[in-house]
Amino acid sequence: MSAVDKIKNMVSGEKGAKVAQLDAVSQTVSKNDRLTTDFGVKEPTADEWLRVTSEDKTGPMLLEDNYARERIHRFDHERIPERVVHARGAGAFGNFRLFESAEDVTFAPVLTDTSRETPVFVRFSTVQGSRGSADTVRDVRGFAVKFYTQEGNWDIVGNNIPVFFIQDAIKFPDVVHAVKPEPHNEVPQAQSAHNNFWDFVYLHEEATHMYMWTMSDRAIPRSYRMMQGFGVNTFTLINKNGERHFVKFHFTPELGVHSFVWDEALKLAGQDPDFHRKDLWEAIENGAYPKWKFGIQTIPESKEHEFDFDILDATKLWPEELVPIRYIGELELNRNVDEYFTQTEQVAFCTAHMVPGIGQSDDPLLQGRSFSYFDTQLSRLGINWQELPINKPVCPVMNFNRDGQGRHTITKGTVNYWPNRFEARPPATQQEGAYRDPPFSVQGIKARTKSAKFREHYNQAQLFYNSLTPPEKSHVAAAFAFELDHCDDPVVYERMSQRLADIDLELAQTVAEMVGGTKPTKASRANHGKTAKNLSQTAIQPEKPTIASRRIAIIIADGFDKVTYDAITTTLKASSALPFTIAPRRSEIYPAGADKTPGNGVQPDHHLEGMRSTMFDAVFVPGGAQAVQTLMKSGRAIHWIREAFGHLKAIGASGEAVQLLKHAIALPEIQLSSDDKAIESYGVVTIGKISPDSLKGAVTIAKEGTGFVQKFWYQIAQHKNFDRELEGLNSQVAY
Ligand code: HDD
Repeated sequence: MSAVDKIKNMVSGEKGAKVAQLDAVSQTVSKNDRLTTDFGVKEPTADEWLRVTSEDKTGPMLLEDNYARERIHRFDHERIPERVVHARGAGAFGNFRLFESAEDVTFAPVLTDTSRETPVFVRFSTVQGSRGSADTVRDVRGFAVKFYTQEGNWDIVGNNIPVFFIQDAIKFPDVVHAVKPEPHNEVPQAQSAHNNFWDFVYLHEEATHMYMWTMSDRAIPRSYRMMQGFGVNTFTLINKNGERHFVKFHFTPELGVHSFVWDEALKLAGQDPDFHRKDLWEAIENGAYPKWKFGIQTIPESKEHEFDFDILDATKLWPEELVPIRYIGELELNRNVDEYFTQTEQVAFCTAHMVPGIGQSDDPLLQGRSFSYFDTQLSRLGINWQELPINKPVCPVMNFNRDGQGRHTITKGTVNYWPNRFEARPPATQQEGAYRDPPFSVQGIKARTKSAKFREHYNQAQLFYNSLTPPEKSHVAAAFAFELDHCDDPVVYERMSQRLADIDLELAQTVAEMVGGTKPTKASRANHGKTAKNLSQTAIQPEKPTIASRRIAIIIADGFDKVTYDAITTTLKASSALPFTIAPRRSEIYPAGADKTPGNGVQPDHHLEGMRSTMFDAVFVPGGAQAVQTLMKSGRAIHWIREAFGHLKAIGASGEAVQLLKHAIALPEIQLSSDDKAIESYGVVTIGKISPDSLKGAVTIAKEGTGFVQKFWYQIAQHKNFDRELEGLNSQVAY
């Protein structure tokens, strides 16, 4: 039974029916099938075009071959236009559960009925690159959620960054043109590191807050499963008394927020461009279902103007000190797609898709978006895009919209208009659940302008930067230095270096020096020094440290210590981590003392050349004198350790392998164990003499753990050892 079938079997009753409905036209390929044409006739051949031929001569092909022609025609039209932004993505199915009703602010059953499970489809994406670009580039990540509610589809089309580059939808084509490859040579692909982007955002000051986020670690997430999702725009909620609240939507990952370091992300873009796609797929197949807490920040309509920023401005976030997040639900992804094209590629989101109880606000970015999404689906999918199985609501769709290219629904009856003499399909009343636009007064002068608060662009850019930890701040400086180094027009890097003095003088000076700009001598705007909680991603961590779903490379060679290898592998699996055995070759590797008869050894998952340390979260090397001797002589093995060290990953070694670490990371600051006491030093955990018993049993992951496993697991859970970076240790090791 496939994993998908298992999950389908797990879902029961109503929920199962809904999942089945989403799959309405799915087909399974079986060996009993026979190839047919699209019009259903069994094909005469899959291999040869009809031609004129004789025994010694292959003659011309005949255009009369309908079967061959149909294949080529179908193939020629396989591609649809890729999304103009967010072209590269990965999606999965799941459920949304509510654990607390928000009935005080909304009457939408999806946010009030705690007995419901709402099926969802989520698509994650990068923004800048084409469909075939790499996953790990520096970019915003899309986080689009389609809730198939019983009242119709509700889409939250969000990002992993809570603010946006522009305040008004009219600027969207400019920001996208500026960040996409330059028009003359279509370079660079999927990166903002070029003249046009930095030229635009310098001149377009409202982008300031957002590019501080994109230069931070948020833009290089370790996994789609380890990033936050934000609805970004301000929406409204309406309760049954007709009262309106402004609302921002939040998804906070159970696994915490984690990122790559830049060198790792850069290398992975070439070494494994599908890293994020595979990571999501693998986690779901392994039953490590990603989960996010769902939260709302709400502001009553009467308090709209009580803030020093405009709450309808998408370049501003609502600091949690001022508007706490109320967590009321949970999103879980638990089923991979069956087919990428019909599901992940054809899914189409739209910010105008809202259910009764949830509404728009006058956020000037949101209103323009709601036009744009429907519009873009017309060129991507055609007017009947909402009939495609992945986009179809699970509740009935009954209206008099008709025809158009690719129409599937066959509607019986003689009328296609309202009102009609049969009184068929009248609009619902509010009691019957009709969408409600609550009446509220609108006053003003018709003009192309926004409220005065929209003109302030630096307070929150400073707030974000001030809230980062020292390593995070140094990553921001390094990111600017990288990006502006790729700008060869002095106007661009010079001006941007000066602009950073509007945010933080030290940052501006560091970057100017690195990129060859003039070092500013004084801040062009005083830094207010304020901070806010949960802007540093280091604050968004799991309640209990976990290593679940982390990929751990265990490096072995002939003569390795099998007892330790077995114990560590088993204990990692018991902690829901994913151990991978890596060795100089993929054919069997024999442990110390074993005779080299096939079956006596271990079959590695990969060899050292086939994978790179970048693809794993931590590395462990068990002892074994002969194995360690072999690894010591392997430049690739040494590089694995050095690279993992440079990328701030947890590294563990036991027995003779401690010597390998000494050789690879020859730094006096790193303390290594030579006896049976486990030592942790800058995220490197070693034990000289190991008793296999000390490796067994359930592991509680806590900072104060004393045994080897406890210490190593805690370091893996931390994801990165930033002390290495603070002390400059990683830069002393070539990686
Ligand atoms: Fe957008 C796609 C998120 C502003 C126009 N956007 C798209 C996707 C995400 C976002 C996640 C991918 C959806 C998918 O997976 O299919 N967009 C945002 C956020 C924004 C934002 C969080 C700011 C708050 N977008 C925005 C504006 C416009 C658009 C201002 C136009 C005026 N976005 C589009 C689009 C796309 C899109 C061109 C491309 C493909 C699609 O819609 O379906 O219409």
